[in-house]
Amino acid sequence: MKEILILLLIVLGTCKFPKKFEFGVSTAAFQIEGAWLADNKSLSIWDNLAHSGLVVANSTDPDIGDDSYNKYLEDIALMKDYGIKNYRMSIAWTRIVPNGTNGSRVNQKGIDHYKKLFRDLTRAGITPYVTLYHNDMPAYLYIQGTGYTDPDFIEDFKYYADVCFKEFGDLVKYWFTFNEPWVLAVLDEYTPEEVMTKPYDIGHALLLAHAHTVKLYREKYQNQQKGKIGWVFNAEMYFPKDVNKKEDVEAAERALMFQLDWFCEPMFSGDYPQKMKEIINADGKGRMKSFTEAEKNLLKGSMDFYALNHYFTWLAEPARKTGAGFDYDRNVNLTFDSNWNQTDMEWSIVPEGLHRLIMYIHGKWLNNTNMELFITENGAAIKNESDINSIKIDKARIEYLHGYLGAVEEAIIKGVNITKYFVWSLLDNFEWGSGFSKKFGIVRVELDKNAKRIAKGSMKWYSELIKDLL
Ligand code: GBH
Repeated sequence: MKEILILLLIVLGTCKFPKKFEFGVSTAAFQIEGAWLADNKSLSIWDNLAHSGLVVANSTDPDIGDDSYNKYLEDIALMKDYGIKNYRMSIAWTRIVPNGTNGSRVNQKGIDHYKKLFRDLTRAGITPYVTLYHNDMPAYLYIQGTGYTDPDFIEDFKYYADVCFKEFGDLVKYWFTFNEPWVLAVLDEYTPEEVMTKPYDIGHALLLAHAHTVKLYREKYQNQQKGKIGWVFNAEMYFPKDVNKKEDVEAAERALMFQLDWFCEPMFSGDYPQKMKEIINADGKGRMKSFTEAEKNLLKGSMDFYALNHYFTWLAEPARKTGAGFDYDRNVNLTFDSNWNQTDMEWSIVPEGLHRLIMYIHGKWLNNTNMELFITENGAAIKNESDINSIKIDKARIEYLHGYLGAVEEAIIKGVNITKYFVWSLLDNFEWGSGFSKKFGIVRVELDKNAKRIAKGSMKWYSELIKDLL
């Protein structure tokens, strides 16, 4: 208790967030909903992966999981009690258009569910921020086609997005097309042949699917609904391993270009970063596709805000040029400074990294525009939470959030237009390949039939921080 009070005093004493700054929490459908077969939902690629027994230790855990599909009123009540007024969540495509394809059956039960959810959030004074796609593609699209790179993918995705805009757009004013295109493109198991082009082909397909969906929203809905649309980038920060070595400085720049600029530059200039194209196409195989003039115009300006997920920082130096494809092209070796503390994900805790990343984004793209920057995910998995007393204090998570919020605050003081910050995550949830073993929640969830929610110390701390600003 005393520790929380001390941390609280530090925050309150130094708080420089503008009065209209918005604090929120983030989740994603597959990670919290459970109800894997309810109300005509189809299976997603993650239902299949989880059940394969190859990826997750306890295969059936996400079937029920946090059960937010049934317990969403409890989630809303928790947010309301603790004064959290902004909720980022995702819709499960599998509940809205079960087989995923353009023109196929729309599932009224799924629509009814999210309508209730958005109405109840709004009644509780909580603003929804909605991601259309957070990793959970209808499995049918993977079985019948090739997923993101399928020639029909853009139309399939637009069809689903159109249903969401039409049905939910009166209550939803913030839309994100895809969460973390870099993760979707890069973090998969590729054969040596696939890794030469597949990450770039998926990136290309996602960029176009994003831009076409934004066009649809703007042409058909934005004037009446008056919402905003964008997507969510993810980036670690990269410090040169040795700041005095030119090659390390360049490796750090290259790493960020191969993660952030890849997807972000086309939003501003209509094309990939010049250097990235040169590196990938140096072998004369044309592995990185080019955009037509019409596509460039479509991409350029296709977001109303800049949304970023960030967790940690790497040290970068050139790799010894082994491997092939993406890793070979990027050519960086990534390590941590032995002085850096780590979370339970073994991710480094370096608030300065977020600060520098924000300043990079500001300097490169946002300076001289009035585009808002949102931090849509930031948070930490903390070890040893089996002890119920430790979660009441929750010191390590509070320290992480305090440090990273400080980095945001400093950027605001320097004039960056950051307007929203979302903690990942409201709830302990299904952490993909790690199952439920990694705990990111500011609320604990007991993994029994009741999926009981218990606020952690960080939830109380966050609540005080928000209250102080009102
Ligand atoms: C987020 O992504 C997800 O949006 C969310 O669903 C998830 O639960 C949350 O993070 C916590 O993990 O070592 O080269 O593989 C995280 C973004 C991108 C961070 C990849 C870690 C590792 C790069 N992640 N990154 S690598």
